[in-house]
Parts: sequence; C-alpha cells; structure tokens
Amino acid sequence: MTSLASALDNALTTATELPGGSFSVGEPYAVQREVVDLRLARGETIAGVKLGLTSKAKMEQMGVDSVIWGWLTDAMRVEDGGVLDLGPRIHPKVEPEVAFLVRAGAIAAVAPALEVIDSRWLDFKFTLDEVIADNTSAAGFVVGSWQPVPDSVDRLGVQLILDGEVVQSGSTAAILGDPRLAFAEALRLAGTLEDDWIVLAGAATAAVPVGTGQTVRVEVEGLGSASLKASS
Ligand code: 0L1
Ligand code: MG
Repeated sequence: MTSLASALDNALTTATELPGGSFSVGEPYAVQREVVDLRLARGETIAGVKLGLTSKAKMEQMGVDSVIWGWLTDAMRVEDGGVLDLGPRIHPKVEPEVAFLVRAGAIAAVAPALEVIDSRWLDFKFTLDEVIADNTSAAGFVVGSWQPVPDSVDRLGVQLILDGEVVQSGSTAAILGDPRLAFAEALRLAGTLEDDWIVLAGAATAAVPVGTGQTVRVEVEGLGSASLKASS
C-alpha cells in the first residue's frame, strides 16, 4: 500500500483535506485502484465508472487534452430524490451529467444524473496525477429514471437547478461533443464494463458547491430529471 493511498483513504474517512504537493504520486491509476480497494475491503461494491474532464472548459482548466476516469461504488449512490449526507464530505460540489446503463458491453438505457465531486485535496487544488489518484474526486451520484436510448443524445439542453433556481445551463454537446463518445472512452479505459454498471459520462456544465438544506435538480431535455437534498 502506498502512503498516498492510505493518506487519501484517511482524508476520505475523516473528511479532512490533504495539502496538494505533499506526496509524490508515482503511477496515479495504481494509487487510485488502491484507494478503491480500501473501499471494497470495507464492503462496498463497484457500481460502475465515471469519466472526468470531458468538457473543453475543464480540460483547458487542467491544461490537458484527454479525459480521466474513476470508479463508482454502491456507497456513493443516492436514490433519486434522496438525501446526500454532507457529514462525511469536505467541500462537495454537484454537476449535471448523463448516465448510461451497461448491458453486454453496450448502452442499454440512458438517464439524467447528478455527480457529487468532493476533492480530498485542500481547496480543490491538485495536479492531474493527484486528482486521478483521488479517484477523480468521485463522492456521490444520483441517477434518474432509465429511458430508452433516443436516436441522438448530443444536443440535449441541460439545466442545474439549486433550490428552484437555474444556476447552470448547457448542452450534452459539452460532453466530448456527444456523451456516447464518453461511453466508448469508458469502455476503452476500463477495459471491460459489466452488466448493470453505470457509466457517468461527464459534466455538461461547471460544478457548483452544495450546502446543508439545499435541493439540487438536473433536467435533461427529453430525458427527465433527477434530484437530491443535501443534509448534515
Ligand atoms: O467529474 C469530473 O469531471 C471531476 C474530475 C476531477 C476534477 C474536479 O474535481 O473538478
Ligand atoms: Mg463528473
């Protein structure tokens, strides 16, 4: 076990931050797997994978030109309309996404989704390797009702609504030009996608911080909505 993996796991379980630059990362995806294995050892199971940095804006912000990916576990899932417990989180943000359901290595259904990101790095400041090691800031997700896959999902309007007010709006085009390309990337990067896994394709807008008592909803044109309520 690398010292970074155990430090990141400690940051996760105690909701405390690690200063960026305090560890040499080595092979970031190997550290990420160690971090996830620690979660599995506590009884969590893999629920799927997520893509990160799928929008041009986020890639430019990090100075990269390729996506990153991480693991989702069952413990990260919040039921649609359910409660996100802020207690074990540090400085959570939410972002509107599209989720795919996997069957036979292909897309079986699509749904609107929210991702909760919560970097274990101080002030959400990290290098690319540091955020990969930190399981790409994965901290939670909500998936709305599964829908049959429409002919195209590449130009759907997306709104992120906080306490009834639209705080971000965009389009699924921001997700690699077409969220189905994110699914193909997830398959390539993970090597295999198992039946019933969820693939979070990436954010359609910037993420926004979420605090106690706030209700967050995503609406994706033609696909419906998904929501959570944050509570401490
Ligand atoms: O899901 C994401 O795109 C987040 C990737 C990591 C960068 C961040 O925490 O903002
Ligand atoms: Mg995301």
